[in-house]
Amino acid sequence: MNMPFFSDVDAITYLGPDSDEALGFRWYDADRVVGDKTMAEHLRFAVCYWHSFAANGLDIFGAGTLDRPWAEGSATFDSSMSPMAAAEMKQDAAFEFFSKLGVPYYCFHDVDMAPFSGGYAADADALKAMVDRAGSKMDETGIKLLWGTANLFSHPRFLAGAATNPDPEMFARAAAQVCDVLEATHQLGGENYVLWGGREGYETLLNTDMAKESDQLARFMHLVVEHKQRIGFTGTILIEPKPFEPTKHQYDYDSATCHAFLQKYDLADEIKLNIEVNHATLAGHDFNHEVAYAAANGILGSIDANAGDDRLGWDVDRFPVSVEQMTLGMIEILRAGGLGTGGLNFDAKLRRPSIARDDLFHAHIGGMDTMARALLAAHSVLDSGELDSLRTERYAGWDGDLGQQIMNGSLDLAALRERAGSTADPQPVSGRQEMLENLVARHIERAS
Ligand code: XUL
Ligand code: CO
Repeated sequence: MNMPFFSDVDAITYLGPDSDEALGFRWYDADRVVGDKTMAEHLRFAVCYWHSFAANGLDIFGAGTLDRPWAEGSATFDSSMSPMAAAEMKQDAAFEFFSKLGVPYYCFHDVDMAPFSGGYAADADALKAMVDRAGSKMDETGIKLLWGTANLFSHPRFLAGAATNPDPEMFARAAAQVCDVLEATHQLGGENYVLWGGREGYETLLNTDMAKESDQLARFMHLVVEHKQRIGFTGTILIEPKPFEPTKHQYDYDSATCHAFLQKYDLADEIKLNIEVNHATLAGHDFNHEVAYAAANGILGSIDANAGDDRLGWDVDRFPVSVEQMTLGMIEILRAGGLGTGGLNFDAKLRRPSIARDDLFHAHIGGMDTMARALLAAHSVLDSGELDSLRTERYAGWDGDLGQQIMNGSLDLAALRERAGSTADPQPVSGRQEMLENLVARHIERAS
């Protein structure tokens, strides 16, 4: 590419909370140490290729609005370019963006990076060429790959699912695609590989054998784990809970459903979760619930950091703006000891009317500053020890004789009945919820 695509924007730097400069970080200060790590090491930000570069701004009511000359259907699509030239222009713009924003990572689907025409052999060749090119860009810029993934949901062939398709030919076709992208992710030094169950679900039980589909999905995951080991990929395999959309019933409903599935099929030691904030909301959970559940069961992997909308019940993929919501999530991430090979991927998109090129910077700056403030507040809450000491005190009885005897099995049901006859009735104590909410609010106000 001759001209930088984002030529009006310079590298984004940390300017501090007093700055009024819109194209600068007010809170995200990559090298600032928070506890035992720098902000960059805690947050491990990634930009996603799909919403930021592949999408054209189309919604179900209208045409693409965004200025993306390489993207068919965008407002400025240049149809004179070959599909490969368009993919190269997109890749140049993407790496220019990652570098100027100063994020360490990115994430991609195969179809985001390479022009796919639908024929397997041609698509695999196109992917290979674009992945090699991405490797050179990564060497040049130092940008790393958080995760790669195969798109097994957009092409009509996958209308009834990929691994859970009633036709094993579709399973086999999906497997070929995943085999390629897993190897591409390995080639690029990716730190994780994501399997989002795009259309792994169903619309109606009238034509669906749920037990069979569940076995097929598990078989698919075992194939991925086996291949990962065969090629020596040391990254983490992640699945991504989502309750519905695109199918009415998605099998990977939420963290708990995924955990039960992984346990049933002996995959819980091999696969972890990529938890998306907006998916938690759609499942009727809080984001921090999903993180805490995964952490408590040893399957917290990575985060897709976006947000839903209070009044919209679908996957709106907004950039995160609520410091409170993210602080509650960060508290659970810090309690879990961090994200390991995972990170915070902005699986978030611009609103359709946000058509200026620098809107993509404003969106990510806002998301990164929100997460950085959340990190500072969460660290401050935990560092003060107030929350943990109150929680420990709340459960103190379990360290005493009665708690230990219950848990070690030395008191059976009848023995507990006998004990009730000879002790005074226990008295409830306050849960202190409002006081604790104020405590968190105080840390959010003061963390700087
Ligand atoms: C869809 C979603 C995907 C996955 C990757 O809701 O979140 O973008 O993150 O396929
Ligand atoms: Co996602």
